[in-house]
Amino acid sequence: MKLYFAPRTRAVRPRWLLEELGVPYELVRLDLARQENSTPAYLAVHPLGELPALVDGDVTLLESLAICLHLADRFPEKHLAPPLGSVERGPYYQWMAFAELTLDPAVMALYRHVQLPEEQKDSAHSNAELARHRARLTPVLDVVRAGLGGREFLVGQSFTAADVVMASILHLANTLKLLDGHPQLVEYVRRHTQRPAVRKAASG
Ligand SMILES: N[C@@H](CCC(=O)N[C@@H](CS)C(=O)NCC(=O)O)C(=O)O
Repeated sequence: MKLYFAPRTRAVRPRWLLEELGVPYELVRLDLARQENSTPAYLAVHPLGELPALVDGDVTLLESLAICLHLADRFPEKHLAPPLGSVERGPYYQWMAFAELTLDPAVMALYRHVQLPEEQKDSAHSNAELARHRARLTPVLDVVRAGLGGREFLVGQSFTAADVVMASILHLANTLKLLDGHPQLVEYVRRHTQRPAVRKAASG
């Protein structure tokens, strides 16, 4: 398997999962600053020039969530996904989708605000947008906190690929100081980002 990767992108998620799985893979690092994702060679892999992409045999997969779902299923003996058809498979799908489709856009809206030039941030319009995005994020974070219910893992009694996806997004939220007032989520991020696989996945 070959993973197209750059640090501090969504490609960290499947790389983290590959490290957790402990399976061999080839890492192809692309330098976004040098626009290595816009070369004809990479556009032939991912027509939008985005990361990640995974080549698994004859199949090329796009979308970090799909890649994580695929990898966890590909190695069932590693137990990073509840078995197909098990009761826990439902919450597993739910948290994967919630992380990617509900939490991620709410965090990214605020991330984009942080990236704005200072003069644009100060406008009344921008401040109203910021307040709106923050108000949207709070109940979303409450859903995750309630779902964890003080447990260590999102699904069942063990670490799954859903924790990889959720903790990755919450980690970004934490670095943006968006988890203030959510100590359980800060603790969830701290615990899971201490895993040895994370350190390998986040390295350049
Ligand atoms: N929904 C896609 C989003 C991929 C995406 O936007 N990747 C960003 C990095 S996080 C990227 O490659 N940006 C480079 C660019 O667009 O030039 C996924 O989850 O894989």
